[in-house]
Amino acid sequence: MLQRIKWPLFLIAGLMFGLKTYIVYRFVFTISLENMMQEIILFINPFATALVFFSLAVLMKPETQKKFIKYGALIGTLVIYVNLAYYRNFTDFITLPSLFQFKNFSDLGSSAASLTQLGDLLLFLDVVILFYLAKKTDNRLVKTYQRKGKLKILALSFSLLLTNVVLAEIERPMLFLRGFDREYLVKNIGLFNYHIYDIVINSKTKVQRVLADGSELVEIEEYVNENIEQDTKSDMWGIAKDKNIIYISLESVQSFVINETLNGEEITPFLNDLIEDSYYFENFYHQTNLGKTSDSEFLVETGLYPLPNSSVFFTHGQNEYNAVPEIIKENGYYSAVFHANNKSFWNRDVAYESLGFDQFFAEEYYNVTEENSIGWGLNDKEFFEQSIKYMEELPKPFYTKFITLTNHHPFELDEQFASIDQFDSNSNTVNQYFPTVRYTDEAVKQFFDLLKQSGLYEESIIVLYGDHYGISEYHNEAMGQFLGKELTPYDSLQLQRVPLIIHIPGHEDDRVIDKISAQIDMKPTLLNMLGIENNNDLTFGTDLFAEDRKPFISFRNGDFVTNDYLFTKGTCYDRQTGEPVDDVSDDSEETTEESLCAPYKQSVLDELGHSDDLIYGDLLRFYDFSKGTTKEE
Ligand code: GP9
Ligand code: MN
Repeated sequence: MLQRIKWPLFLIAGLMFGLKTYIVYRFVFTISLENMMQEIILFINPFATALVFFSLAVLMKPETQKKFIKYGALIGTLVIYVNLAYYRNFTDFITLPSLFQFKNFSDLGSSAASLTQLGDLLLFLDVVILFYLAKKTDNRLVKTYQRKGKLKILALSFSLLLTNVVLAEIERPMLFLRGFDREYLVKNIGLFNYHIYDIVINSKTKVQRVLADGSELVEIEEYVNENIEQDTKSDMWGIAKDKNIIYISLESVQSFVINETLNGEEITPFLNDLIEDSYYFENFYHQTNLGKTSDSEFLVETGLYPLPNSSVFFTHGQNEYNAVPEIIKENGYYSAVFHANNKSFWNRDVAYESLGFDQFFAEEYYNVTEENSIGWGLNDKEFFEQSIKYMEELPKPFYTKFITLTNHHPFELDEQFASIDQFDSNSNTVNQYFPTVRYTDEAVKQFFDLLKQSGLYEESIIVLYGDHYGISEYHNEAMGQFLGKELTPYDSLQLQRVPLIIHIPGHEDDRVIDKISAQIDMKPTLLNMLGIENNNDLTFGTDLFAEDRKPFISFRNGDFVTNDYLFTKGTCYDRQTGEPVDDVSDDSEETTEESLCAPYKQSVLDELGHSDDLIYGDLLRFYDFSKGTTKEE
């Protein structure tokens, strides 16, 4: 039968290889598909990629075509096969750096037998057929193509791939900038394009790293010494010494819901009560960028800014950092993160290791079913409930972080789980936000009860913070309706405030603090509360309880807030009134805007630039934190 085939060899190869890859994606890797669009992309991608690759053969002479197609299919299949073996062991896809981690591959080697399944041989079926066809059909299936023919074939196959990329970008906007998750990448652009993407990103990072030699540190050190106060001690110094630390990252919770009602119902009754008995920072801003939750984690653990054009966990997750888990390990702390999502989301599994976390309780530690899931995965109530048993077993004192998930865009919550009404506006996102925020509030309340029951509560300090906004500026009209005013850029920046609540059981002197503060300050604040000296750090935050603090909060795009002013979208606002600072009176040449906001502009840009330089060059590897100097060669 094979003898009768007349189609060009590159087309046969492309179709067979495409079909095979589709079957592997769909039925062998456990890739989750959430909607029809994802199904379509997953179907188009293998064929598009295979056809683009094999159609390159038309540029070659017939004999070379055969070799290219045969060996191309063989190598491609080996790539799939190695990924499959790796996936069976790690439920993840290979990354360039992981190829150089021999630990991973020796693990693989030792379990090679169990990883190889008889069915795997079927993977090579099309390769065998191609070898056969190339040999037995003489040159019937290959020919020399004319210029026009070549162009037509290549244009067709590339446009198929372009369709794939466009659909992927629609399904996951900014996929290429943000990376998100290896599973997302594979399901949207396929395994092979993912490998190319990974190689490009990692090579760029490697080059920047190789070119850096540590001499850049001098200027950064100078900046930090001059501008970031590190060694004064507030009256909170050592208050958390040897206590367990429990961080709760509140997904998408913004400050505007705190102490606020909807149709007469409190939105966050538990958090409102908790604030009465805690330190509450009401002017605390998130500073995240493309990496969303992971950016907030990066800020909190390292005291550095996330990157301007990528998710730093994804592109620089393997750098050396002097992160909180590493520092407190030296003081006897054990660190763990709890988050019931795919462990490779935001490259967390890799980044956490660099940050020095001892344990990551990701999705595989939880019993996740359709019934106990909402939106993105395990609901927050179940999440805390299932976490407590792991928590009780942790060595003490511990430093833990719980990342909630239910209040995630698009804030979908079945009515049976909703305790308060939706808002009523033309934006579903805004409308649905309130019941999901309330759900998380209830989950946190239950968590506190569990902590009390287990006896962990009294010996712990609990820090709750919002990771980033949940409602983007796109919904300003509906937000304006809720807040009862038309929103200006000033209001949009003020909406970037997220709650920060520091709860110290048994501690009396609790209050609402209105000074400007941000996620970058959390590292020095915690270390000071723990009574850990960290005076030589190269970070940009200052202790929130210290009197002498840097006079501005920077955002990733160069906007900033000072005690008196707020600068956004090129306009300087009075922070108290929200009014733009007017151009001055007639007799002065200078505008007040220039005289009032301008002095901070350069400092903000300098600070962001220094932080970026530290990350791009992986400069902290050259720094000796015990001495506060560059390491000797
Ligand atoms: C995913 C969770 C949510 O694991 O952290 O991510 P986000 O989109 O908020 O960054
Ligand atoms: Mn988040």
